[in-house]
Amino acid sequence: MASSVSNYLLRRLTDWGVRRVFGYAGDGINGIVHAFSHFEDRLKFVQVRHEEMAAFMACAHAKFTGEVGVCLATSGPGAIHLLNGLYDAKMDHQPVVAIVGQAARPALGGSYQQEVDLHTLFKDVAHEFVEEMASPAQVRQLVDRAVRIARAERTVTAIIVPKDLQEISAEQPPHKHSTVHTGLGWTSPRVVPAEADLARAAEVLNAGRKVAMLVGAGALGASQEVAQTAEVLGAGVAKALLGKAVLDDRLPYVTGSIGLLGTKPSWTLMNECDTLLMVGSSFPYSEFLPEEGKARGVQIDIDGRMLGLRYPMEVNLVGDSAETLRALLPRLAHKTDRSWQKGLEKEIQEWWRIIESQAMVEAKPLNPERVYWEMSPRLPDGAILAGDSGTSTTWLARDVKLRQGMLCSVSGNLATMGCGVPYAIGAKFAYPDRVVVACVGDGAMQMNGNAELITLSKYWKEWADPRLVVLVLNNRDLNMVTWEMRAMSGDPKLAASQDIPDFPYARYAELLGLQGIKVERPDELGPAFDRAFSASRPTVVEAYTDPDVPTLPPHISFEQAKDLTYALLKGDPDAGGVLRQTVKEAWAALKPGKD
Ligand SMILES: Cc1ncc(C[n+]2csc(CCOP(=O)(O)OP(=O)(O)O)c2C)c(N)n1
Ligand SMILES: [Mg+2]
Repeated sequence: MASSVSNYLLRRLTDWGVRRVFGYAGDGINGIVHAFSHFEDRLKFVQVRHEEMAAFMACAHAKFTGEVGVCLATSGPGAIHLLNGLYDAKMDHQPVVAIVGQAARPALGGSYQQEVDLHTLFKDVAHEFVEEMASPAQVRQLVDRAVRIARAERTVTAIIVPKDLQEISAEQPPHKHSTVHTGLGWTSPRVVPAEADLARAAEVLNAGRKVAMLVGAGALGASQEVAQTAEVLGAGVAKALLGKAVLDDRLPYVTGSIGLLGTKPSWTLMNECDTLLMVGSSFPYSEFLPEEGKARGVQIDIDGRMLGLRYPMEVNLVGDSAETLRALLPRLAHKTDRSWQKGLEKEIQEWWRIIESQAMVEAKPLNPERVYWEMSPRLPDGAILAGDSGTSTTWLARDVKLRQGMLCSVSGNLATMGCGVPYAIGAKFAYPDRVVVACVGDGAMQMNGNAELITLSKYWKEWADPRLVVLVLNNRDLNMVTWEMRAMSGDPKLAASQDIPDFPYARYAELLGLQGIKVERPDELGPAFDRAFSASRPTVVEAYTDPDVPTLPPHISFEQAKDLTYALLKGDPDAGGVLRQTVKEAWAALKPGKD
C-alpha cells in the first residue's frame, strides 16, 4: 500500500480501533476519500446525506459505545455543515474527531474557492485541539493527538488537511530537534476521591433523613452501584434525560425524569429532600433542584469543572461514578427509617396510574401519550432509543419504561432538532444485531429525518437484524415551542411560524423500500408496533397525533397556568382544542382510570 498522507491517516485511525467514518465527499478531501479504497472492511466509509448527519452519527457512536466517533467532510461548505453535530457532541461531552479538507497550501490566503478560515471556525467547538497540517511529517502526530485528546477530555477535536498534502508521501519525523514522536493507546484511568473526602461525603449522606439522588449520563456505567446506594440510603432517584438508561424504570424508588419533561414524583423528591446526591449529571435547571440551603449536597463527577455548578454542594468529589460509589458504599449506614422512600414509592405508583389514565384520554385523532404508552411494553430487550428535540422527547422521557440493558440518548445540552434519525443509524452501525428506535417529531423529520431515511434505505440490508423503527409524531406543528410559548410566555400560537405542512411519512417510507405504517386510531397502535418490531426491514410508524394535548411541566405552577390562560384569551387559533384537552388530562390526573 502506498503510504500517502491519506493512507497513513486512515491506517493510523484503524490502529486506534476506528472501524467506521461517517462522511460526505468533496474535492477538498478527494485524496482521503480515495484512500478508503485500500481499506475495504477494515475502515468503512458511511455515506450520509448532509455533513451535519455525519457528525450526529459520530456523536451517537461515541454515546452508545464509549469509543471515539469520526466524521469527515470537505473544505468550506462541508466543514461548515459539520458544526451543529459537533457542538452536540461537545456539549454532551462525547469524544468525536472531525477531519476536514482545506484549499491547497499554495492557494491559502488567496480568497480561493471554498477557502474558509477553518482554524477559526473550529476554534470554539474543538478548542481542546484543532490543527491544520503543514507538513507530511505531522500526520502521525495529528491523528494521535486528535484521538487521544478527544478521549482524555471527552470532547471534539479537529484535523484540517490541505488537499495537496493528502496526495503526497507521508513522512516519519526524523530523530532530531523540532520533531514530535507520538504513540498509540488510551485507557481510562481509575479516578477515586481522597479518603478524607469520601468520609466527609459519607457523613453528609448518613446524617440525611430524606435523601434524593439525581443521576445523569456520567452514571451510565454505574447502574448497580447507583441502585445499591439508593437502597442503603433509602433514597428516591430521579434521572436526567441523558441518564434515563441508568436505572430500570420499574424499580419502585425511581421517580423518573426531571425538569420540564419530568414527573411529579421527581418534583416532590427535590422539593422535600434534606440531602441531595448528584452523580454524573449537569442537569441545567436549578429551579427543579432543591432551593438553595434547603438540602445538604454531595456531587460526584469525573470532570471537576462540572462540580458545584447547579447547586452549592457541601462535598464535591472528582471521581468515576461506579468507582466512587463503590468506595463510598462501605461507609454508608443502612437507613432504618424507610418512611421517606416508602412515601415516594406510593407517589410513584400513583404517578404511573396518572400517566396511564392521561394516555387513555381520547384526542383528535391520537393522543401522543397513548402512542408511547403502547410502544413501551413492546420494546424488545436491549433496544436502543434515540430521541429528537420536541414533544417526541417529552413523551419518551415520561411515558417509556426503560428496562435494564436498554440504551437511550438525545441531544441533551444542545437540544438540537434533527438528531433522532442519524443517531439511530449511528447506533445501528455500532449494534447491527439490536433493535433501534428513533422518536422524532414531524418538524425534525422535515428538517433532517426524511433525507436520512434515504441513508437508511441504502444500508439496512447490511445489518444482521434489520429492525429499526422511526416513530414519527405527525402533529403538523412545532408543538414543543407552541406549548412553551403558551405556558412560559403567555403568547398565543402564531400559525405562520408554528404550523408545518402535512407530509405522508409512511407512504414516503414505502417509496424508499421500507415498511410504512400510518396510525390514526388508538386501537391500531399496538398492532402497528407489533408489526414494526417483528418486521424484516426498517419501519416508519407515522402516528397522526393531536397537537392540542398539553405538554405542561409536571407540577404546572400558578404563573404558568396564568400564562396559558392569557395565551388562549389572546386569540390562540387552537384555543378550543387546547382547553378541551387540558381539562380532559387534568380530570384524568384527578380520577385515574376514569376517562
Ligand atoms: C435546530 C433547532 N432549531 C430549532 C429548535 C427549537 N425547537 C425545539 S423543539 C421545536 C419543535 C419541534 O417540532 P417537531 O419536530 O414537529 O416536534 P413536536 O414538538 O411537534 O413533537 C423547535 C422548533 C431547536 N431545538 N433546534
Ligand atoms: Mg411536530
